[in-house]
Amino acid sequence: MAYNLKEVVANRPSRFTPGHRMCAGCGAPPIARHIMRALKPEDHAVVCGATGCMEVSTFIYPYTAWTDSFIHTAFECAGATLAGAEAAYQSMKKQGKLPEGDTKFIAFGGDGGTYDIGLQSLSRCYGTWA
Ligand SMILES: Cc1ncc(C[n+]2csc(CCOP(=O)(O)OP(=O)(O)O)c2C)c(N)n1
Ligand code: SF4
Repeated sequence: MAYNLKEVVANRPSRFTPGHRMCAGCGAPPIARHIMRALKPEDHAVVCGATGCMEVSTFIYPYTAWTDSFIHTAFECAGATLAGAEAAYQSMKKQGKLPEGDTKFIAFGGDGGTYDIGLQSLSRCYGTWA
């Protein structure tokens, strides 16, 4: 489905809220906000943050900028963390232990956590894309 920016900004609530501690002018928060707004309002999401700015600045316990579930994970393994969470979700769904509705699994990471130290984890992601 095409991403209609005007429609998304006008009609969908932000699921990444103000009050985070990212630097003023940083490009990452608007990107995260638009990605989260692209979800269907009725969908749930499990967000995973590889260690980095987005992780340490948006979920400083007990405060969070995310309205969805959020998993802190280590620098190099956001993809692996979410692959495990999704496997558990698929199993529980098959067993009828979850309510109706769709859950999306979304990893955020910097360049270091994604394709430097995190490349091994990213390269395993083909399993969940297939
Ligand atoms: C295994 C490991 N090595 C080093 C670190 C220290 N460390 C924390 S954040 C970070 C850099 C993160 O860079 P990037 O993934 O590009 O994210 P950014 O914060 O720049 O958005 C490093 C090296 C760590 N947390 N874990
Ligand atoms: S990536 Fe981190 S250090 Fe760089 S502008 Fe954004 S919040 Fe600040």
